Amino acid sequence: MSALTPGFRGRRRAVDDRVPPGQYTTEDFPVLSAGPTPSVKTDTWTFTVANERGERRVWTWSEFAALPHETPTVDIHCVTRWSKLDTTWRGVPVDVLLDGIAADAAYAVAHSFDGYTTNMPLQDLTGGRAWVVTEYGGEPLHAEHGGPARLLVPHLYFWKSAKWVSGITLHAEDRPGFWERAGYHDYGDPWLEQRYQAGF
Ligand SMILES: Nc1nc2c(c(=O)[nH]1)N[C@H]1C(S)=C(S)[C@@H](COP(=O)(O)O)O[C@H]1N2
Ligand SMILES: [Mo]
Repeated sequence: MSALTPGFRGRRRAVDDRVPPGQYTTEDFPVLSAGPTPSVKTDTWTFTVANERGERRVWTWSEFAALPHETPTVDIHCVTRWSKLDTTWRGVPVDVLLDGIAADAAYAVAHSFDGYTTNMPLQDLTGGRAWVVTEYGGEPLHAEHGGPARLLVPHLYFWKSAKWVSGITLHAEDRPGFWERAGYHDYGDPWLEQRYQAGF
């Protein structure tokens, strides 16, 4: 083989390089919820960001819709071993939601209307790596996949992408969420196979 052509360096990696260890790819979109799908109505929906000092920002559905949106295409990886490549979404970068509130805390918790929570370092929600999405595949997000809005943090296992998300709270200390308290890994990097905590 000839040497790599410099001009090809920007191409997408081969599919195999995009599937983390222990994962297989699927064309389906499995539904995984700890409980029943809650009915979340957009006319009463709000999204709240609150920091550890008690400062908060709240958006209604129409206010949220007026925020700058992006349309990320990303690969997602579920701890139950399916990965789905090139999923397309539309939503607001978390960076935009943190704009205007003091966000120097080290940790974040995402909260959902079904009572679900999941934690991560705040840094993992910033830098254009996380969104609150309201569309999947060019259509409004279906309720079973978290509609009207879910968190999308594709670089971590998919349990971090809270469905029916209602807000994000910032904390000085790490506060394990629903699955993390039940033995899932605190961080959940699919490339390091951080599936479960030692002992589970
Ligand atoms: N609110 C809420 N979000 C949730 C869950 C849940 O039970 N409740 N399950 C998590 C888990 S374990 C996974 S794998 C993904 C599944 O998302 P999907 O059903 O759209 O595939 O959602 C995550 N977000
Ligand atoms: Mo999961």
